Amino acid sequence: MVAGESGLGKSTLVNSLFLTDLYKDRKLLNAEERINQTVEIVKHTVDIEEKGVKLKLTIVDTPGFGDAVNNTECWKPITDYIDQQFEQYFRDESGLNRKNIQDNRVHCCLYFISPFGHGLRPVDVAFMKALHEKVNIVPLIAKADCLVPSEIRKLKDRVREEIEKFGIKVYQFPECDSDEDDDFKQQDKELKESAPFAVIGSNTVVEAKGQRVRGRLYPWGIVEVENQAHCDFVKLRNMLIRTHMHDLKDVTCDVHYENYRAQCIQQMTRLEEVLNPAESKLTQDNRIESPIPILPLPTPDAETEKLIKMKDEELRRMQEMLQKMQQQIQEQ
Ligand SMILES: Nc1nc2c(ncn2[C@@H]2O[C@H](COP(=O)(O)OP(=O)(O)OP(=O)(O)O)[C@@H](O)[C@H]2O)c(=O)[nH]1
Ligand SMILES: [Mg+2]
Repeated sequence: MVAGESGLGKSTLVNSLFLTDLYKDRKLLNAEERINQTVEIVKHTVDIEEKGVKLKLTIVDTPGFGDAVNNTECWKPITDYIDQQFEQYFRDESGLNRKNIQDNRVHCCLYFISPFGHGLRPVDVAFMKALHEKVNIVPLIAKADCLVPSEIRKLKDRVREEIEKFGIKVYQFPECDSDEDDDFKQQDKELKESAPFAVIGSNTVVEAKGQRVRGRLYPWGIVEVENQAHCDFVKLRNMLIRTHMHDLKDVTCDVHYENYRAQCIQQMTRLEEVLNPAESKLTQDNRIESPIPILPLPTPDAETEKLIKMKDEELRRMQEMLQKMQQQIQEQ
């Protein structure tokens, strides 16, 4: 998933990253294919092949924030989307066809940081904090061609410091195995040192030193997306689809999804106890501890008729799910 301020090149970068065959015949783009401002969350699925292994990759492009006068809770559609994917997975997992679940959980969120500021802005801090318990955040410095190398270094240092200072939990690259070869260790070290990656995106193929490359043509020269001296694009792509794909999925599954699941089960247990205090089958001992506090149920008096109806419906759904899960636990 990509997220961040509007106009920082999110849609352009996902095109540069994965839709590599769009420009195979160097045809001119028609109006539809040209990137416009993203106005809703759009899911693209692409087939990629990595070392002979075919992968189906889903890219979620999101509309950037920034145009609204008030950006409060501009992350809400994104956190809702991530939660919906967890909810769907949770339902599927407790359903009958558990072996063939399609995993649409968001395994990574590339968060774009403006190259024009002096570090993170309050909205970046709030946005990442709203997301960091739900998804692996990989921060990126957008439009790196706007900065000279010393400015990039300075901005990276600043962003790293601020991530630490504000307690933002971004994706942590795992320790490199000690039995890996020296080349791999060196690459891993360089990868960690380059974070947050400075990236450049482009939808055009230009001619540089007699070769067709994806790049940006300026009156004073060409900036090449895949040139490691120009930006960290190649490092980012390798990290995403070669070296760290499995780890991103594992962390999503073991940390982010487990948090969500524990929260759900605890809420359902509470509901079960409230609805059926005498018959509640789950005892104190097998309750799952959640680090997230559960809010007390709203008192019906304070709610409108409509709200009560909606809550009843939600309770019914949750009870059904709980029953299914209990049945499965008994069967196992
Ligand atoms: N200089 C520079 N311009 C870029 C880069 N990437 C994209 N752009 C340009 O920035 C503009 C906005 O790019 P988009 O990819 O639409 O930005 P976005 O983040 O998807 O914007 P929203 O959909 O509004 O959130 C376009 O004119 C792009 O050509 C980059 O790396 N460097
Ligand atoms: Mg866009």
